[in-house]
Amino acid sequence: MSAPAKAAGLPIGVDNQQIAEVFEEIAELLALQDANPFRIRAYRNAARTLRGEEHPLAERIAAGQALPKLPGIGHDLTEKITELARSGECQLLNRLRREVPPGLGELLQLPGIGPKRAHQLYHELGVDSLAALREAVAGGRVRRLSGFGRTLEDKLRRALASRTSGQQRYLLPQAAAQAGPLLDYLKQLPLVERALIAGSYRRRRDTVGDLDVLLQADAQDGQAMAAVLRFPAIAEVFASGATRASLGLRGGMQVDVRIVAADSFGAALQYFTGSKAHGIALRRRAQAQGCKLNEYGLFRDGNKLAGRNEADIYQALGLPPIPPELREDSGEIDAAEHNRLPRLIELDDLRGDLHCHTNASDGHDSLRQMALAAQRRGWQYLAITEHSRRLSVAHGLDTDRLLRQLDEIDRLNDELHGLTLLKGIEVEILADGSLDLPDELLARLDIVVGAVHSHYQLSRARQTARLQRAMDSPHFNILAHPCGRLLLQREPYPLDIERVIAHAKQRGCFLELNAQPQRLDLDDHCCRLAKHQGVLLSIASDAHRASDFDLLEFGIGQARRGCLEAADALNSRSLAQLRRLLR
Ligand code: DGT
Ligand code: CA
Ligand code: CA
Repeated sequence: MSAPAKAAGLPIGVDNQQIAEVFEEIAELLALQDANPFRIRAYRNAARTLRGEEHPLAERIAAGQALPKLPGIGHDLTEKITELARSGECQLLNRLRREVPPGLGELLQLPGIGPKRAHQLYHELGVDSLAALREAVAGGRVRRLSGFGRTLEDKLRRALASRTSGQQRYLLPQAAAQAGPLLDYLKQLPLVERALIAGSYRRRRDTVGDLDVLLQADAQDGQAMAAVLRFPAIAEVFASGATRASLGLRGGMQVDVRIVAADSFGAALQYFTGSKAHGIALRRRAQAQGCKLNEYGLFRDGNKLAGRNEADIYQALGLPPIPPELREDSGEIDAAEHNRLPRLIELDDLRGDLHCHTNASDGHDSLRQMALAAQRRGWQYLAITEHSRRLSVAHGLDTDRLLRQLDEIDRLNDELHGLTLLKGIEVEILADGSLDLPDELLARLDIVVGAVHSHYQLSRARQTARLQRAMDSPHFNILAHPCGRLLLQREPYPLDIERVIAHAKQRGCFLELNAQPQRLDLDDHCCRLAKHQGVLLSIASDAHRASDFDLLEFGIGQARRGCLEAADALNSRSLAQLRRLLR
C-alpha cells in the first residue's frame, strides 16, 4: 500500500519497529513499577506482533484508513499506535519516564537483577541508581532482602566494581537537583569559606557529566574534608585526601571536590571551570608572555602575579574577564583581546514570553493563572500559543475552541494592567510544510508559532523544504524548537539549518530558542549562525504551567553560550517594537 497521491508522497512517520520499541520500553518501565503482569505482557506481545508486521501502520493512519486486525492489539493499543503515528510521542511513555527514577533501568544491566528485584531494591531499600546500590551492598543490606542472599550480594559487588561509573550525562535541572542540596550543605559548614561549582555546570553546557566542586578552606588537618564527607546524600567515596575527593551521590552523579586556599581560589576556579580547550589556549597565551599558568596561579620567574581572583588572571594576561559560557576556545580569547566580547543577554532583558500553553490544550494552569504569573514577573506581554487540532494527543485546538480562547483573551486584556496577552497558536507544520489551520484564522492572530511534532524521518532536503514552505505561509512568525532534538533521547532530525536561517531572514520570520532543558533548541552553535545572519531569536519557555517560566534561565544560559546579546532576542523588544516586527 502507498500513501494517497494528494498528500504528495506523504512521508512515512514512525515505522512499526519504532512503535515496537516504544511498547517494549513501556513494558520495561511498567515492570519496574511492579504493574499488573497482564498489562506488561500485553505491551510485550504487541511489540512482538509489530516487529513481524509488514504493513506500515502509521502510513495507514496518515491515509485515514482503519488498521488491520492484529493479534494482541485491541482498542487501547490501537489508540497508542494512532497517537504515535500522529504526534511521534506517547504520553504514557512520557509519564512513565517521569515516574520511574532514571537510575533504576541501569540496575537491570546487572546479573541477577530483573524488574521484580529492581522494584524490590527501590521500594525496600530506596535504591534508585548504581551508586545507591553500591552503598546498599557495602552496608550489607542487600543480602537481607528476601530472595537475595549473600551469594547474589557478592555477585553484585563484583559486577559493580567492574563498572566504570560517571559516564552518564545529566540535563541541567537534574544536575541542579543534585548540586543544590550539596552546595547548601557545604556552605553552612563552619570550616568552608566559599563553595562553588565549576566545570561544564558553570559554563551552562546543555548536559553535565560530573560536578566539579571548589571549596575555599584550610585543608591542612583534614577536618574540612572530613566534614564534606559527612554529607548525607553521598552513596560512595571513590577516593579522598585532605584536598581532593571523588564521590558518588545517591542521585547517581559523580562529584570531584577540591579544597584550595584563598590565595589560589581564583586560579583553581579558572582552571576547573574549563573548558579544557579554553584552559590550554589561555596557558599558551601565558607562556607567550613569559608566564606560567596553573591551578595555583599565574607566575613569572617564580613570582605570583595573580591567583586570588579569577578576573585578576585574565587581567594580568591583558584580557577582560571572559564569561564562563563562552569558554570553549571558539574565538572568545581573540574577541576579548580586541575588546569585542559580546555583552551577553540576561534574564532581566526579556520583556515577555512568546510560547506557552494553558489547560485549554496540554498545559496545567488556566489562562488567568498564566497571565497573572507573567504579570508578577513584570513582563509587558505573554503570547498564548496552544497546540493546533492535528496534535490530538496534546488536545490541540480546532477553529471553534481557538475562537473561544480569543474571546477569553480579549476579556482578560480588558482587565489586566501592564501585561498584554497576545493571541497566538503553536500550529502544526504538516509533513508537506502546510499548516494545520486555515489562513483566515491565522490572520486573526497576533503571532503564529509553527512547530514540527511528526515525520522526523524525512530526508535532509525534504525536511528543509518542509520548514521553508511553512515559513512561506503569509502569517508565519516563529519556528519553534527548529532542530527537534531531545537531549539524551533523540538526535535532531537531518536539516540544513543554515538554509532555514537564511529563509527566515528572507521571509521576515524568527527562530525560537526553546528553553525546555531537554530541548535547548536552537543549540549554542545554531544561535551563533542565526545571530550572524541577523535573525532574531525568541527565547521561549514553552511553559505548560506557570512555574515553567523559571525554565527561561536555562534558555538564557544557552543563549549566552551562543553569544547572544539583548538585541539579538525578539522578546527583549518592547510590545510596540514587537508588534512592528510581527507585522
Ligand atoms: P563534563 O564534566 O564532562 O560535563 O565537562 P567538564 O568541562 O566539567 O570536564 P571535567 O569535569 O572533566 O573537568 C572539569 C574541568 O577541569 C575542565 O573543564 C577543565 C579542567 N581540566 C580537566 N582535565 C584537564 C586537563 O587535562 N587539562 C586542562 N588544561 N584542564 C583540565
Ligand atoms: Ca564536570
Ligand atoms: Ca570532573
